[in-house]
Amino acid sequence: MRELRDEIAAVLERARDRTVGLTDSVDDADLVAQHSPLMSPLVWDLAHIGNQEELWLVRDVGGRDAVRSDIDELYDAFRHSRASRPALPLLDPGQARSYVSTVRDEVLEILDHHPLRGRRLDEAGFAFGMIAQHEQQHAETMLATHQLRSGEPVLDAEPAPRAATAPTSREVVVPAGRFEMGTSEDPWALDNERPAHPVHVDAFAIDVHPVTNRQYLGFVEDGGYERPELWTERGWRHRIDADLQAPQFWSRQPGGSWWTRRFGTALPVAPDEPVMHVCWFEADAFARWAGRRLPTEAEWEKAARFDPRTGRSRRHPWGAAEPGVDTANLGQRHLGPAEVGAYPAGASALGVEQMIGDVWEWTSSGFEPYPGFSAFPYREYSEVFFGGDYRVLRGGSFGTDSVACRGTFRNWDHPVRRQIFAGLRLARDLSPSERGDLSRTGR
Ligand code: AVJ
Ligand code: FE
Repeated sequence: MRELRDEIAAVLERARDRTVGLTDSVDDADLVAQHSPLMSPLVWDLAHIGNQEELWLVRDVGGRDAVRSDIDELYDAFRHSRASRPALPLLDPGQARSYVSTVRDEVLEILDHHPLRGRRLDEAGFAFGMIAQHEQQHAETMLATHQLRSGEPVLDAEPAPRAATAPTSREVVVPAGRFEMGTSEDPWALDNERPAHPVHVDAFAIDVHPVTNRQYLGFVEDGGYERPELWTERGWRHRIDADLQAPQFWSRQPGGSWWTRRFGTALPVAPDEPVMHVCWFEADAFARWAGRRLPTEAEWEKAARFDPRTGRSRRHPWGAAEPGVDTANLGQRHLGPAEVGAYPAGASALGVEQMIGDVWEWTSSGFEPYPGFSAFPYREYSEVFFGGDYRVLRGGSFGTDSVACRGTFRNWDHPVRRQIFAGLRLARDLSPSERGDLSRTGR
């Protein structure tokens, strides 16, 4: 099983390169500082990445002695809120760096002696893949911390691709019927994505592209933030309490134009890019203003994965192939979302584009287990969050690595959160006459 061993080593190394890039690009004072009460100091994420890797791979999978048994409590995300983490006696930047590399050296030895075969997830190397995904999830969180820090830009990347032709707003109709949601086969799928199960979805329409800044500006300029009737009751209370007036990081310039700030650089709001840094309450109010709604999680997944020709669900919208530079904006290859229309090769079988990458998309659904769910390997990854005050986000962002993203991947966050790289896509029910047309044509 040489190939799988090398694949696992490569995803672990890719994650570590990214972690190093995000933590070596700022000085020590910046690493230990708290850039927002919503975020941990970067040095906490760094050592937490190592601690999780030690707990799951060195101790559990490898059966080895602890590297540092004295720090588990400090890096237990359930013990300390993000806001309280800077006051803890954390490893300093030098200690944290040497800790994560000691852990990694042990893990690579353990990997060399792991069977990597057999049907059971623990035998097949799942825990290694899960740790690579965990590190990449924290890398995305650290990227959000970078967005919140002030000071000179320290990150660099190629500009995101432009659309070849001016995008038009279009929607596609997803026919009524059952599709297979979730997966029992995907080797890297986390417990909350399992098992595969049939779900009936009524016919609905969904936009080909995520909502753009241009569309969202229509809501802002039409007084969307001043009209309580567009918001849920709780959303309006939050709109007032948090004084929401526009997406986070936007500011209106004296001449009336809108600018934003991205990783320390000021730039005009790009009309054809997906809107980003809106919370669920804003996404929901925008959709109501537009006379539309957010898709449910099942609708989103059917639009992304269902292939009407085979009746089966694909791993990614475009098929089974790994994400590539022409199919999805992932992995911090660019420091922002691409214009809508920039990834025609990433379209789903139903013709829906940019579902993977660019921006996470809020759905109307709460975070719940699929029928037949079983926690693996720990209750703490997903199960303890079911039924809480969370909304599901789908599809990943420009800051999500491909190892931690696929058509079945489920993310969740509180409906007030907007420091994450999240936008939305619009859906709607079909009118009775549209439904009639569908049944007459037998689709
Ligand atoms: C799945 C993104 C909500 O960051 O809280 C990281 C992922 N779980 N460490 C989070 C996670 C444990 C999780 N999200
Ligand atoms: Fe974590």
